[in-house]
Amino acid sequence: MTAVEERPAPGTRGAEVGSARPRKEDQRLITGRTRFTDAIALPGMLHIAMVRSPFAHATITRIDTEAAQIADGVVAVLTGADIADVQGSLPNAWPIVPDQKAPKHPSIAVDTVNFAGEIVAAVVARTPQAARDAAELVDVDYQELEQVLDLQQAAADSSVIHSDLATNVSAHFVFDSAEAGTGEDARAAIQAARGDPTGHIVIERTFRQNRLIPAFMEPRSWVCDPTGEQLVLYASTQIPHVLRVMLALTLGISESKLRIISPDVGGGFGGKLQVNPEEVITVLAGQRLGRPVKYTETRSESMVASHHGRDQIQKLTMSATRDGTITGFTVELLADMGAYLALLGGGVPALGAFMFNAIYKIPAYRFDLTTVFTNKTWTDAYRGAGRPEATFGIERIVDELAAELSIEPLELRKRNWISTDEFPFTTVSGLQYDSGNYEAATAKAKDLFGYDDLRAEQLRRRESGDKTQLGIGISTFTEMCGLAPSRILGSLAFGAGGWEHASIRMLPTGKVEVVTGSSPHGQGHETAWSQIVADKLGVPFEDIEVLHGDTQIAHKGMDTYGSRSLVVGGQAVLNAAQKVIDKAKPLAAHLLEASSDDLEFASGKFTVKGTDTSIGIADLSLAAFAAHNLPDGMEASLDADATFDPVNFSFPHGTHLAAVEVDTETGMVKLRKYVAVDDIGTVVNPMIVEGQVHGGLTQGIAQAMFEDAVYDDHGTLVSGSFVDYLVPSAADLPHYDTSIRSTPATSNELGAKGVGEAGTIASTPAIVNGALDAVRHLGVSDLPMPLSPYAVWKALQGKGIGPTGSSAAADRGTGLGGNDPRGTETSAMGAGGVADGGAGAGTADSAGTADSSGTADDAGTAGSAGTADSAGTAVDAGTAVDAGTADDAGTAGSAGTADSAGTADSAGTTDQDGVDRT
Ligand code: MCN
Repeated sequence: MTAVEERPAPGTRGAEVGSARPRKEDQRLITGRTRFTDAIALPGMLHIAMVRSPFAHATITRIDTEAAQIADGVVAVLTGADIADVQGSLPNAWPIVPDQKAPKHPSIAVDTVNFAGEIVAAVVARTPQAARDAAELVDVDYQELEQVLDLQQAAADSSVIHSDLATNVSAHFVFDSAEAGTGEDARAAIQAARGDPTGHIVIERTFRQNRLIPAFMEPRSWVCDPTGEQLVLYASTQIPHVLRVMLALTLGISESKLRIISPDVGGGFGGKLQVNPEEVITVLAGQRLGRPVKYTETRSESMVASHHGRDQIQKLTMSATRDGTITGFTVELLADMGAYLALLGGGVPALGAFMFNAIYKIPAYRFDLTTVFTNKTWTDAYRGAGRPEATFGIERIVDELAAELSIEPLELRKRNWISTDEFPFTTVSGLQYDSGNYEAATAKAKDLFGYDDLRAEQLRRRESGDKTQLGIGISTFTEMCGLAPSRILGSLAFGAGGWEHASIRMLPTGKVEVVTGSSPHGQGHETAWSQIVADKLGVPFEDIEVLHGDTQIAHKGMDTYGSRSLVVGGQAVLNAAQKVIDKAKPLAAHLLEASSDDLEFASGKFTVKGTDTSIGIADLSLAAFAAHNLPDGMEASLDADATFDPVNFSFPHGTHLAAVEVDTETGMVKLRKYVAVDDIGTVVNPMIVEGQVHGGLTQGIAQAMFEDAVYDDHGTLVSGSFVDYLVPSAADLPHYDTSIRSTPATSNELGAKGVGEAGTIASTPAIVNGALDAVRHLGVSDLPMPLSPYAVWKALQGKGIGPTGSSAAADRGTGLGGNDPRGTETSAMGAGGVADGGAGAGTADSAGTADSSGTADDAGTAGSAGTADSAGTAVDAGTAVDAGTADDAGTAGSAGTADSAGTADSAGTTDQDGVDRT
């Protein structure tokens, strides 16, 4: 099925959906005329500094707070013991199996600390400086305990972290297509294939998903304002509504006494989809002291204490016939939860159960997940949440299968994927994919990429033994987003529904207020929702205001994550607008002295069919407000509410191709060209979409090439600053060629599919597949993420390729490439150790710019300290973060260029207007 949307030309009335409107919110964001949480200053406001454990696992034997309590400006010092009876336990909302184990999770540790960075005390003082100085005076004695850091060691339970649980295993979750009745027995299929080596092949691969840190541009921040009866919490969060419920439940505060305001938020990427110790502490401090209290984390704190993402070991086994038809697939996952079970916790890797089969017709499938605790920062959703991990696994092993069978990798995919005429298609994991066209997306991508020419160049380089080899990386992905049908969430024991709410308020002057339960933090909902309403109600785009992020204004909502906002929240807005029209119709009939049946609504007015007698929606709003002449029984309002619960997920898909060069002497990996063709159904705003794709790509590429949260043997995060945690900048990335196709979704009236995570989900395997494709002929069969020059050089050296001691890690001036935070390995490289420092400093500069978003980073960010500190004031924060937020990209350094909806052109070319051009 191929859809070519018919719509009026952009700029004409009724053509808002589909036009590349610059974002409304950018005016305030890029000029700094907005308010981030850290910029909020209330009279008499106090400030919190946290005391955090330097140990990954230890018993707290003594805490002496006396010196801190009498320090200048200090108002209170809180320890775990002080709030033990009120702090409750931070929630997990997703018991993926009935006997899932979750340890008690105090906001301030009471007896034991379980990861380095865990809070052991909080100091409240009159200024941030006084709080920080006094925090240094809190004297804590620890008795170190054995750390459990390795996933396999954790699963073996040789040492148990939470003694009351008696195991490190939190849950064991299995999906088996034979048991579910959605397919055959995968283990039997693989067994049968093993017994027929002439007709079949069985391959086994183990992949490691590196641990990532969301690294949003605005560090987390909260202000609690106890205003008499109510507690108002300003929070840099993506989930004000969920947070309100969860805080009420955790702290036993009446929900009606809690108002959460999420002002402009400088990025979240899943990292602000959490109920955090810091917000519980801020609320308790505000409540206890009866004064406004603020806590803003430093960048260094953010790195260790905001939840991390990914971190899995994936053992995959695939069987296929010798012509490349997949017959069976088993997935064994070991996923690191870190020290505690986060809000979604094991639910994140469990989403993989439905995604590992991806776009392929796999007859027999089994997914077996074990989630374990370790003495590391807790993990949870990070852009894509479970789906990038699954996409990586399947796209890597499909490439491996192609290599083993010597079948062209796109051809092998085609032999297995769902063809266009097979939609709707029920997959082996039980989902029903409504629409898609993998053939068309792939053909378009090949064309844009110049696939055949690049294959020819690859061959030439191989034959000539060029020191720089070229690889072509492929990822033909799909994902499930638009979370989610409440019914399905219920069947998965998720703690909430997946609906979204919207209200439309028709003001007397004809202006319109749209209240949405979605909570944008860079996605441009104010613009997109205005476009939807402008078309539906026929009112000018400029006359529409979109309100969000305040539980007192938008009293119902499920917030923003899982690329759900357009397909669920946008549809709720559309439904509310329809209700406004339905309510206005009897009034129009009454005023026009016509029958409702004779009226038609178009372009913002009701017209008596076949005449030019009409009345506009603005006049009807005024008439409803005045209420002088309403039909009998009509209420004096055209306002309407709607709650939309989708019947299905949305399934965007696409084909991404990467040209990757590998320097076989130094291990340096260079991304030369990247093409992304995404099918996301109807596009509301192509410019926003382009920004989302660019930002998403950047984060996925970052996982493949740069970012890695590395712990030492004692559980200390050694990549805890932007010197070592390598967030790429625009200079590290190529021009992106993106193209959008539109095969409409059937699960919402708009026909839209989500896009917020697509780039991240698709891009990581494309890069690794590309790097491997460059060196596979040299005998290299796997490369670990991130593809640091050292890691690649080591793999090449293992095959006797390249002169000894020439990794790019030793090559000064290679920018990000030279940095490898795994100190011992790197220093073994001799000169590499020196180069690391140099490269790190270079990186830190760009990170420093991001850091300037707001929170003067403290120590630990060596190279960047100067830059970061200089921008640490609240006002600067606003301005600096703006740049990043407007730029929807995302992660600190990369945001600025890659993701800006407004400046996307500078970062790439998009053959895109929301219409299929193939
Ligand atoms: N859109 C569109 N047409 C489509 C699909 C989407 O015009 N067919 C537009 C929407 O109207 C919306 C934007 O694209 O303005 C993203 O829509 P959607 O895919 O519904 O995603 P959400 O709005 O629900 O955003 C969540 C998603 C996720 S899960 C992460 S993580 C993420 C992301 O968005 N975090 C971000 N993008 C981010 N962008 C920024 N700047 N900052 C983050 O933290």
